[in-house]
Amino acid sequence: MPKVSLYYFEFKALGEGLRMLLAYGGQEFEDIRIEFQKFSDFKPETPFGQLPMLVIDGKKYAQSSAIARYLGRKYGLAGKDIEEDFEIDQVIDLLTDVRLSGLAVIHEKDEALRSKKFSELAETKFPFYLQKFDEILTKNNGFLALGRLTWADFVFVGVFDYLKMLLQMPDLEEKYPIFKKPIEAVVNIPKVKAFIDSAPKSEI
Ligand SMILES: N[C@@H](CCC(=O)N[C@@H](CS)C(=O)NCC(=O)O)C(=O)O
Repeated sequence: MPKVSLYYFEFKALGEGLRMLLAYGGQEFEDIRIEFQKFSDFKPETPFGQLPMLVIDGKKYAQSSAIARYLGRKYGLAGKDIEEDFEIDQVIDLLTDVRLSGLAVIHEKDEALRSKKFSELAETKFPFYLQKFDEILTKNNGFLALGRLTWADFVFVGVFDYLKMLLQMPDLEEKYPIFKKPIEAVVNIPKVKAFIDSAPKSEI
């Protein structure tokens, strides 16, 4: 078996979907969680100065979506043709759009401006995106794409609590109950559940 290590921080966000995919694939891996404050020392060791990073027998893989796509293909969670793969990719890109729009506000240093920008997004972009996800999940029997479990569900579930924090919506799944479907589907897979039960806990 190859030696596999997944490097990320002490939270779920962009790393958890990858950890859960590795667990789903029955792949033993070192789950390395770096303290965010100590990352500058490790930064030069990564391909693009960021985490997550997957290392397989010494070869480094970066970019969370690319890694998730790779693991998804490896473990039978991708599309059966390029059109199906496209359907997965487009919903992942949409998820990235939501995440980055929330992140852009958090990084605004001026507090009054941050609050103004957040209110604008909370009235316009956020509800638009969330409604789209509601429609997508409804159309796909509670999954993100193709009406069945794919690697997109793992990414969505992994980033979900982080998204709730960014959008300042702690009751997100109560407002959009169908969001619970992919969560239930992923976290109850026995190998994934065993991983979650034994892994360090994190709010986001
Ligand atoms: N596009 C990258 C973004 C990765 C990213 O933003 N990583 C953040 C943590 S979530 C990071 O490494 N921050 C530390 C830094 O940039 O110094 C991906 O999807 O992997």
